Amino acid sequence: MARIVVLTGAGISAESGVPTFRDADGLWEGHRVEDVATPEGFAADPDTVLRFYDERRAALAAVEPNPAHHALAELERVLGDDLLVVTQNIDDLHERAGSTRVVHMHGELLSALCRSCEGRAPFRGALLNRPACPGCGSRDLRPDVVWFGEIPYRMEEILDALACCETFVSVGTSGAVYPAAGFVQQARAHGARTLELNLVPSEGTHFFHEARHGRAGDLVPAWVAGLLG
Ligand code: BJW
Repeated sequence: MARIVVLTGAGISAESGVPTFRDADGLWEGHRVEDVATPEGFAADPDTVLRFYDERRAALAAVEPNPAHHALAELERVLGDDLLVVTQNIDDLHERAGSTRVVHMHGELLSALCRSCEGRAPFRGALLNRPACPGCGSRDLRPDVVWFGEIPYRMEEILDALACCETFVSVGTSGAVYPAAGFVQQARAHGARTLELNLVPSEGTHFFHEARHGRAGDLVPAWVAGLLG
């Protein structure tokens, strides 16, 4: 079981050029969250939602991991199984930096979910074209992401890791969305040391033993360097 659990959010990918959700120039500026990140929004206007995710998937080609992703990959090379990254992000920047122990609790842009057979499959194209499911052939694919009201992926594994870790670090997340926003309290209740690394104090900043504020691209490499000493 991992000694260190790192939770990441949109802020870790901001310096790579991936917009966050709730900042002034965020992804949802121009979109109502109910229109694009809920099952009800998808049912009401599937084309708008599919286009929103198709554009974000296409935009991945133009971004690269930044020093924060690379520092976590370097930490995994040293610690191996003692590090688990739990990300709320649906981009693939942790993997492209070299991390292999990554839990995408809110799903992945490069995966599609079939609403007919419930299969998940790697996907790189445009869902707006209604491609066939590789498993059952139906044209009923949706983004493989977790919307409000849906259950995040791999929760049992995450809760086990929070219960056993010695250190919990939260990077680049506003602390506005549950269950991720509650992880700090869960880890702390089980005795973990808790650290926030974020541009500004998050909504739950007072739950952490320590908070450092600044850019993830500066704070994460400095924290990793301190650990590896
Ligand atoms: C930087 C930076 C830099 C910027 N360096 N930092 C009432 C009370 C409590 C809970 C609920 C409630 N009503 C409903 C709920 C539950 C609901 C919820 O939380 N609602 C809230 C609105 C209150 N949650 C759910 O429905 C979840 N499911 C659930 O609870 O199921 C029940 C269940 C759980 C567990 C077990 C069993 C059952 C599902 C939530 C799904 C969230 N989905 C989204 C969309 C995913 C697909 C997509 O990407 O489009 O996930 S919403 C969106 O928010 C996305 C993100 O992952 C998530 C979090 O956002 P994040 O990452 O924090 O981004 P920002 O923009 O908010 O913050 C960025 C931060 O970075 C900021 O602080 C910046 O300052 C900082 N930053 N640049 C460092 N360079």
